[in-house]
Amino acid sequence: MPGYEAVTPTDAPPQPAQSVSERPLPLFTRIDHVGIAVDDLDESIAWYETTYGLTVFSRETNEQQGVDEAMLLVAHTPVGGSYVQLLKPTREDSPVGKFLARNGPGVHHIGYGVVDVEAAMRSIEQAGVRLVDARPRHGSMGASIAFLHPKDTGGVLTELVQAVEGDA
Ligand code: CMX
Ligand code: CO
Repeated sequence: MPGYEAVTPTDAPPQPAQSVSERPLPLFTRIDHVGIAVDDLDESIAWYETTYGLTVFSRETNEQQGVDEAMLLVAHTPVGGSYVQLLKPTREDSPVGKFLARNGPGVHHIGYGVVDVEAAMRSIEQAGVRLVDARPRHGSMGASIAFLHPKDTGGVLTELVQAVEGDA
């Protein structure tokens, strides 16, 4: 006997829960990426390639976010790609720089795919969650992104990702 209770899947689409304000839910289409803070980007990429067989899909520097980063493809899904995002800070006083100094390498944030980042931001703000970004910013591979404050999301830094047309 398994020590858990299985939830029986059904063919019916998930029924969106509606709050009193009738916000359309669910907001997320997929896990777009898991962001991981690393000390050495080249070494970490090599480790993910040799250990898991993942490959680098894109590599860029985002000065606004203060990161050198690599996106490693896990899978293409019908609603867009799913990645591991390796992040090395370009400066110590950046979000990832501060995180690394405090915690060392490890999971930094989760990025969820959304269809419309501005609509998702407004909806989540309405639920009482503080937004780190008042407006969407540029993220990996041309995406529009916005962060939610980890103090309002159970300690999980959360990123909303609207991928460019064709990858959403
Ligand atoms: N996950 C969970 N909690 C976090 C966190 C993280 N990644 N980063 C910071 N915190 C917590 C800290 O532990 C701290 O908690 P306590 O007050 O209990 O000690 C609190 O948040 C404040 O931490 P801080 O180091 O003083 O950081 P700031 O307040 O200056 O900034 C935040 C926090 C979330 C506003 C900042 O990290 C931010 O703007 N993040 C979004 C941008 C980002 O992370 N960019 C890099 C990734 C880019 C990409 O994915 O494309
Ligand atoms: Co990210």
